[in-house]
Amino acid sequence: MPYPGPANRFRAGRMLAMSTAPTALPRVLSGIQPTADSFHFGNYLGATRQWVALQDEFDPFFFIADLHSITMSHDPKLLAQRTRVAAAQLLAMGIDPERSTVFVQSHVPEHAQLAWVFNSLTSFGEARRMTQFKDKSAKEGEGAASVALFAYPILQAADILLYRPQYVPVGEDQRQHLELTRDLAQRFNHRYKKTFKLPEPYILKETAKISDLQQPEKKMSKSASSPTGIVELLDDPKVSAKKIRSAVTDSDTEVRFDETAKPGVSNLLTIYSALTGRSIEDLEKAYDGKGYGDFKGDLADVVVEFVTPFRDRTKALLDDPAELDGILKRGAERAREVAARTLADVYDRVGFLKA
Ligand code: ATP
Ligand code: LTN
Repeated sequence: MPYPGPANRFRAGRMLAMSTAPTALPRVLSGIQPTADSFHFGNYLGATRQWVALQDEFDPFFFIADLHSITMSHDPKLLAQRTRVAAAQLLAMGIDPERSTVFVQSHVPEHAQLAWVFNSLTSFGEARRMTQFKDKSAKEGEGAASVALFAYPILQAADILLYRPQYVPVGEDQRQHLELTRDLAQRFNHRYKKTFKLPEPYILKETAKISDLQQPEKKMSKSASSPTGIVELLDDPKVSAKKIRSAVTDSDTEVRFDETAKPGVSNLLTIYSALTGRSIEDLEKAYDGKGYGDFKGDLADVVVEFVTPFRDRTKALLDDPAELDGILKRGAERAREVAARTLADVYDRVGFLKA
């Protein structure tokens, strides 16, 4: 079962669109960095699950942000492998390449080209205010951070605005970058000529910030979480189950949603509810009078049930790298058609002489 079947009306519309004019559906766009061997539950519940759902109503563009992933030190061999693994995971979770344009950022040179133009529109002070830059440069000191890390959100603005999307589905930590993107779009429109639509963040309140299992006041993160705080989708399901069973709770016994008083339990309730579709109230009632042991044990089973087929699908996709690369190549071709049109408008408006 590689992908859940698309709605027929959409498939027909899309096929028609591909053979004639571009589809008239509004676009969504998002990206994810290939910075780890697996996505984690924060990535999935905060962002990529929404990507899958939005395919039904939008013309989607989803990409692997490999240009972004070299802003911190990296291993070139691992990057190539992780880029494929990231693509395989997106397909395994239900991104359908017949409905969505799936591609690798570096295959579409217009991203870096538009970013250069946006660099010229962004002030130093504005870039320095980005909290992600502050967080990520804090470890080794600002002086050691790459210029690319500093310019990271400007490249992100270019990624987005090239495709003129209506929505950008991301987790809460990306909100500030989306605000910069809107500011740059407005600035360009004002300074030159109206060229860009202002995109809106698409952030689901319930799952916008999945917490670290051991430090529930922090977000679950590839770079900052300890191995026991993060649940990776491609991890051995037994290991993931153990992590859930050892998640930090509190000295109370009541399964109740209260982010301030009970951040650990609330985070587990959020994950449970998102994976099963059961409401938080329903779960609170179901575990009334039962201890945390039962609650965490059942959630561990839910997680295992989810990750086991997901891992199998991802592995099957990785067993055929030629097929995977073909999907990414077709995605990049379609992405370039859109991106090149936007870049041509931008170059013209900025005053670059036509080649
Ligand atoms: P890093 O720690 O290297 O910054 P990350 O784990 O935050 O990595 P990204 O690749 O930066 O992951 O994020 C991909 C997508 O997942 C983004 O849309 C981001 O907002 C979302 N996301 C990441 N972590 C979480 C989380 N804990 N809760 C909700 N959404 C998240
Ligand atoms: N910064 C994002 C990844 C990213 C992105 C984008 C997300 C790069 N370009 C464009 C949405 C739209 C992150 O997840 N850390």
